[in-house]
Amino acid sequence: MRFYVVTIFPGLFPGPLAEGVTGKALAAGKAEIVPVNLRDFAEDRHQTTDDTPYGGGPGMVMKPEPLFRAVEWVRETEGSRVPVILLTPKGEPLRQERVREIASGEAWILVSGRYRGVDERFREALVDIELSIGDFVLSGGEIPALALMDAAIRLVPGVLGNEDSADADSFANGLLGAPDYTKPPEYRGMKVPDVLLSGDHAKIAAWRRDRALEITRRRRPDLLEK
Ligand code: 9WO
Repeated sequence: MRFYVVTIFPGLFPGPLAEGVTGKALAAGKAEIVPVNLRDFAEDRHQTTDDTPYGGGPGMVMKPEPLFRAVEWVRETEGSRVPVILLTPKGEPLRQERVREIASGEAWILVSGRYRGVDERFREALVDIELSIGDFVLSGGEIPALALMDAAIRLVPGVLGNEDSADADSFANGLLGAPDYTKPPEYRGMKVPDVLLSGDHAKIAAWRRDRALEITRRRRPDLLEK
């Protein structure tokens, strides 16, 4: 799985993904992150990537020409129609189902905007999927791109060991996860539920399912409807 990340801040990548399980996957070549410096695709002496918005208003807009040229360069390099994902608060809320689809793909182009966002003509002509990682505004799409790649890379076969298998994730079964405990069995008067110490695996599975249903109903009833 290869991610091309179109950004004016290529130095932010791989950033935190160089650590832990994602770092191992990158080092082993199971996943690859290729930062694409948008400035390299600018056409003027000052390598300009933004300009003032038509119609006025605060902030700048990312110019279409460098964005088109960057995506076209990736597609020529790959020799295929690599899909383009734009990270934007206006996008479809990212869910685990979509992460699984991305993890099963060969190559993706992630576009991380800055300023007010990208020229609408780039979005219309070249963007396949617009994704949001939550209802908040950041200073750019780079951190959402890192979050998306982290979620996808850990699903690549062989990246997670058996100890932290993706099958056990919150959302693997569409529910929030049950609470977890480790040793000691009693700490400052707080006890681990007896059932978890019982060794009865069927009973433990039933208890975990009940707790998962309970927390999901309390905190995220919308997940139960899906
Ligand atoms: C900036 C701005 C400045 C002046 C007036 C209006 C403005 N709107 C914005 C704005 O929305 N900037 C975004 C910054 C444009 C797209 C890239 N940026 C971004 C992506 N912020 N937050 C995200 C994001 C992406 C995915 N999921 C959550 C947040």
